[in-house]
Amino acid sequence: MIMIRTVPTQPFEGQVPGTSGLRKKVRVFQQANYAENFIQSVFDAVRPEAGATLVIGGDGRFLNRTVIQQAIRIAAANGYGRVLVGRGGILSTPAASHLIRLNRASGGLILSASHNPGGPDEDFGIKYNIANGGPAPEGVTGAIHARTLEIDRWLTVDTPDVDLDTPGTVAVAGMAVTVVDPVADYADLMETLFDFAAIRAAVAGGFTMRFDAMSAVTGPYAIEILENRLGFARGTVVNGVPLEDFGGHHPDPNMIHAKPLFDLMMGPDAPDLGAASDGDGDRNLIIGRGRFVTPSDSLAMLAANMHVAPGYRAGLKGIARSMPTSAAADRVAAALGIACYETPTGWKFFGNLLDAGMATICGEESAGTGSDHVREKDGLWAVLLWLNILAVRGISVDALAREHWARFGRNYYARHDYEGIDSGAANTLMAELKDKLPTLAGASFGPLSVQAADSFSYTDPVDHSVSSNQGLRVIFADGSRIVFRLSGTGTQGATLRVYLERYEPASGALDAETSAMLADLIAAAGTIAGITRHTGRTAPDVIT
Ligand code: G16
Repeated sequence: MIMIRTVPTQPFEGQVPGTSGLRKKVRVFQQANYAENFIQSVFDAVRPEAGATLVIGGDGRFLNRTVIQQAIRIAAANGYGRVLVGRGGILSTPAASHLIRLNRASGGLILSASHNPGGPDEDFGIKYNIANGGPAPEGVTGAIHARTLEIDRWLTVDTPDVDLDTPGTVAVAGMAVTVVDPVADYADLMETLFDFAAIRAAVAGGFTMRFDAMSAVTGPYAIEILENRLGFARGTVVNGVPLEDFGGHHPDPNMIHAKPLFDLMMGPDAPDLGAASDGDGDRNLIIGRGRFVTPSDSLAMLAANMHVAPGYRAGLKGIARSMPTSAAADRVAAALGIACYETPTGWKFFGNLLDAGMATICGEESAGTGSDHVREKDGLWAVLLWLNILAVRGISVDALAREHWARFGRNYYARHDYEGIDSGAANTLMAELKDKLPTLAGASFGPLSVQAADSFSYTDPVDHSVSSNQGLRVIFADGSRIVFRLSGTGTQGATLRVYLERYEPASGALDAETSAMLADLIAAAGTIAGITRHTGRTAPDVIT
């Protein structure tokens, strides 16, 4: 007889899943009942069938193991029949997505705050993914949030902790808990998609790379795939051991937080390819020798070349990108004669397009790229696709980028982030700007003249759901564009993101400095939104 214990509780304010799950400071999650309330609210909202399978894993950050043990007990008390958990509590986000699909699980709990720092004073997060392996859509996250506002009890069983470090199956109050190798199934999937033999041959021929795992979850995956299976030299993967505090760094693969890699790639000793991934393994950074590739360009360049990889030989069904991502991919889609979809920020918006077979590759300016192989963006997948293309074509990153721009033109692009600003000031800035949008058409800012301005709204072509208020757009007569959005992943104050884009045709300046090419747009953005007036800031904290 299994004893289910009911623990009385009260709702917490603000358990609102953001762009990607509930993210808060560790201290907030450490309050009695906080994580338990949210997990129970997930189960109350999704109502798993008796005996259903649940995947659980995280990026190894501080609190990961504690919350996993509680999640296992709550799952047992809520009627799940089987839990699959990564050894050591580790599962990268794309590997979790794959496990959900592979095992026909009803869903999964992914414990991560992604690129946000970890440790006792830093960030933690819980995200629920649905049976297709992707992040829960807004209908589900809305139901979860609604439940958090009413919850008055959570269910558990009184069982000891599961040994997360020993593979195998144990019973927890009648529910089977299997500790699985977090890497093997994912690595096998990659072998089905990419030409490992071609990459191995390039490596044997002297192709070199450095992969910075940023002391986050991808270390074990990268060592297995890059060093063990593809033959890159030992030490190719740096910072390859997942640490609870990511070594005190932001595990965010960009030019700021992956600066040692960036400096290496711009210096005389650069290997052929530099790459990095983030806290939970879904983002990627690609740098060639002396050539940084923006995530928006990476999406376009991969889309234009990915048919050389075995998994994509049949060609692409469509391309999807988030609205603030540059339009570089649109030009590739047009050349291929396929559709390009523009969605709101957040990988969850790609799920329906992928499930319906309308898109094969998706990408976001926030360093995310992925395909229909899982339902999350996938950092190592993007690195392997780049490797596959470079190996088969025998071309450098720089040469491939130049070739691409010479054919399609170049979308100069940057994102300026103003971090940790007062939430009230940020909301006022956005509200004032939104009110001003209808008056902007025809106005001039330096040499730029506004053609249109609006608040982006998306109607999902599959289920016809509407998501409004997804960012404010100012589009200029020459096709340049500024987008303003507030981040949905931060845990402190607000972060204003300003996305800047200028298209230069193939006949134009293809190798100019991005900051110089965007200078007029940067000035216009400051004036249009009154950034300094509202925030007191005169410069962004991070430029990517
Ligand atoms: C998450 C989502 C991404 C999204 C990003 C944007 O990334 O999974 O799809 O592009 O947030 O974040 P923000 O709202 O801060 O601009 P991740 O890697 O944090 O899971």
